[in-house]
Amino acid sequence: MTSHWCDFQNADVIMAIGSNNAENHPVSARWVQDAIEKNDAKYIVVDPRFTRSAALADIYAPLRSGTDIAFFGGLINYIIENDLYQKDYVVSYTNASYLVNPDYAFEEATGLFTGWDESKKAYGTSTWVYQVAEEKPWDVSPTGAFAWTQAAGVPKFTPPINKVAKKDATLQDSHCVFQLLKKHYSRYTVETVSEITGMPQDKMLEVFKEYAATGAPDKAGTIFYALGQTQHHYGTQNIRAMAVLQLLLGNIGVAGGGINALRGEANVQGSTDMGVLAPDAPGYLKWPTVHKHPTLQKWLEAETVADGYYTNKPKFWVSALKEWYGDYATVENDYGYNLLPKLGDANYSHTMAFEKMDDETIKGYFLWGQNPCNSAANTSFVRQAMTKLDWMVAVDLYETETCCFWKAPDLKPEDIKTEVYMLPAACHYEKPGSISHSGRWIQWRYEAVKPLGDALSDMEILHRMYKKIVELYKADGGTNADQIMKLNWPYETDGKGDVMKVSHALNGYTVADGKLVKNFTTLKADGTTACANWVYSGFFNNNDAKDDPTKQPTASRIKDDPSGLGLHPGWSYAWPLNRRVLYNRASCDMQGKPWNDKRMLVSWNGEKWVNNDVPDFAFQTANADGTTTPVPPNNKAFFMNTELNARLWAPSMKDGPFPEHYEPFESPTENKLNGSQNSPCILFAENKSVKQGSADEYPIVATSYSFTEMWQSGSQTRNLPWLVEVRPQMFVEISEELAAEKGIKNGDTVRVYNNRGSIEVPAMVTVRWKPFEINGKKVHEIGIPRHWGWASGHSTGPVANDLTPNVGDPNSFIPEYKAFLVNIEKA
Ligand SMILES: Nc1nc2c(c(=O)[nH]1)N[C@H]1C(S)=C(S)[C@@H](COP(=O)(O)OP(=O)(O)OC[C@H]3O[C@@H](n4cnc5c(=O)[nH]c(N)nc54)[C@H](O)[C@@H]3O)O[C@H]1N2
Ligand SMILES: Nc1nc2c(c(=O)[nH]1)N[C@H]1C(S)=C(S)[C@@H](COP(=O)(O)OP(=O)(O)OC[C@H]3O[C@@H](n4cnc5c(=O)[nH]c(N)nc54)[C@H](O)[C@@H]3O)O[C@H]1N2
Ligand SMILES: [Mo]
Repeated sequence: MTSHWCDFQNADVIMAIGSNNAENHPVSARWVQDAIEKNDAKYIVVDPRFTRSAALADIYAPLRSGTDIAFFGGLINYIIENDLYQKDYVVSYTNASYLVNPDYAFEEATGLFTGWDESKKAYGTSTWVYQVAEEKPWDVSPTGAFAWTQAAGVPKFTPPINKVAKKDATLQDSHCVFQLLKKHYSRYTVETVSEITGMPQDKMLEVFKEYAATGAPDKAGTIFYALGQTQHHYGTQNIRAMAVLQLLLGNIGVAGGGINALRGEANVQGSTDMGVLAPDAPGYLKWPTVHKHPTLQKWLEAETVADGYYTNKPKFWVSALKEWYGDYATVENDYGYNLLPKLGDANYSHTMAFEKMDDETIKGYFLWGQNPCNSAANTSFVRQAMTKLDWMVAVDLYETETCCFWKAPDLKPEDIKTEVYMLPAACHYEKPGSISHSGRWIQWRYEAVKPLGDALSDMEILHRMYKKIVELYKADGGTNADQIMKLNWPYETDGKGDVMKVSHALNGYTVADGKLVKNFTTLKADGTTACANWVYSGFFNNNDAKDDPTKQPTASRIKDDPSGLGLHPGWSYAWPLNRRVLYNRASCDMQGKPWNDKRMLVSWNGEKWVNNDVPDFAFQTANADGTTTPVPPNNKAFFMNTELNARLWAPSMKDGPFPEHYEPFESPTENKLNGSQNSPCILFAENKSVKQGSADEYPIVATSYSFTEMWQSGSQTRNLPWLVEVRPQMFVEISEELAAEKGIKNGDTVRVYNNRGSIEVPAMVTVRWKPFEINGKKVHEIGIPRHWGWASGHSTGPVANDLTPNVGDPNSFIPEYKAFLVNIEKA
């Protein structure tokens, strides 16, 4: 989230698109209600199905799964055509005025941006650059801003050159981002978008009108999204489309605005913060790759940006290395960088892991708190692939579909050689630690009860493994011994793994005396500070009570809300720096006057900045004598980007600087907007496990989703009898029209099938689904809940993911769970 939960109350319009928030994030509905009561806010729900959220909405607009970019493109076109964008905001704070290299283009006939390399199935981005007005080298002289790069202990690297873009503030130049944007989306007319999405034109215009009205400077619109947007092979571009939309309307950085990912698993925000995604290191730094980052110097040169806050990256990266390798890490050995494994050409994302098991590259599998035989795409393939493993260790609360994959109904246990070990894990009530929610608040939890039986906390399991492995290496040696033996692992008290010590590492400290640093602004690139995750720095910084979490910012529970905007600055700690609304400089005009006085986050009073939230921009400079000098208002509202402005056109994306509509991998129709049916950058489509189905054989669109009474793979909730009582069995939701066509009655058992799988479940015939009119043809869509499996719990059933395609998004690798083709018949 660029914002936080309580901020929804400040919105004038709320659009839930690809999020069933009332169902999956029920507490969010309370803040929606507040916005309605306080601001007479309008609540719009865009979803293929009439959901529990839709039932609460002022406007419900249906769209076929997988067509959100067409919808957003139509809205962007409508805003530009009708002059409804927030001009001052767009000119001052976005790259609208930046001139792009004249060779950059998008070709409708092929659906390709310039730079496509067919042999690599990827774009070369040499034309995706701005025209350069001026080149500014870093001032590394003793009095310069970058003098720190020359200090003893700082690794040597060539600083980047700041290439300042040419601009046309009138937005008239045909190569400026604004004109390119206008041209790109001029094809997205209401008629075309309606034919693609199936959303009736009048409904669409009703939504467009309501949402575009938030382009007025004093109005704020927020977007909720989740899996309906992300789980597509262009899921990341769906999110980009929302960024473009929100920037045009001046809705980023203001109270009641933002792009708000209502996130998933209780600590999924925390997990991504910690670098659990395949290409990431902790704190959203890049994990080193063989090609781009073979040495520390190359990493620093590739990743340090030329302007803005990320010029500080070397400080965060060296401090992380210093934590990971401790005393061993010195400037002479590049702080241990060479010990880090580097990512090569192979893709080891979640989806590809199963391909690697299938081809026997991966021989052993540590399964830790996940249930991929239920949750991964194309599970019939996933469990087959697992049969090739030599061993698997499962760490879970229950014996899930994955823990006992070898007992799946379609496998023969006697043929499977995999040795499976199960380690019982403690659940969240049984261990202390912090978790981070969608709003980036890092909140501390305490151990409520001791773990049952032999269960141990994940920390303790990991800690015992570490100790045992080190012991074995000491005794016998082994491959990559340095990587094990040089690791810094001081996270122990009285022989047990200690989360307090991990918290110190995450917060960061000065190496000489172990004193916790105040926050990441004091981290250095010279080896004198250590910090495992710079974005968390500040959450656990009280040196007077180092081992008492109750006295740390993360555990603070002050309810006060002095601004009345729901900022609650004393409640927990929001990373970064306890800031609640990201990019809050953009809540004011160029003179520093809030667009809306009633929603003041920061404001320039003529002499200095006054603030309700922690400023998210360079608002003051530090002087040598310890005092500060205020920085008067300027246009640098997005200082996490090199441009210091936000990107309507984003050359950092793998699959194009503007979001473009492509059809889902399996689609009932052809792409109306360009000559490429799927995104040219789709991943894994050529793997033979994928087994693409055609619309002739499988004419029905299917999607999958969750509901309140169950949780994800259901291993936790299907083991609770009272939840099974309210959701006793798996089913599939179909429309009355489809039921009539197929002769299916409510409650009949039906077979839903495609090339990957086949499941038999009762049909729920419902008015919540309606057929779509797509390119002049009637298209049915059906809905499959994803909470059942054949293994654990009081209620078992088939796995929805036996049907889903294991293709992926090139930026995030996420599979396409939300739009695929099936057929259905009475069983
Ligand atoms: N009770 C409960 N709460 C949960 C969970 C749970 O299992 N149970 N899961 C948690 C997790 S891990 C997550 S990630 C979140 C998920 O939260 P959500 O994303 O809200 O969950 P879903 O129900 O998967 O999908 C949301 C909606 O997307 C719609 N949809 C499908 N395809 C499309 C499309 O192409 N475009 C659009 N616009 N909409 C589409 C579906 O009809 C569905 O209503 O919820 C979290 N909260
Ligand atoms: N078709 C389809 N597939 C989907 C989705 C969809 O919408 N549609 N949603 C996707 C999404 S968003 C997600 S997040 C994934 C979820 O996929 P999974 O993570 O596989 O699903 P969960 O059921 O949450 O499984 C988590 C497991 O962790 C165990 N567990 C709980 N607490 C602890 C703990 O403290 N320690 C340990 N070691 N184990 C613990 C639980 O018992 C459970 O078995 O599914 C994805 N798959
Ligand atoms: Mo999730």
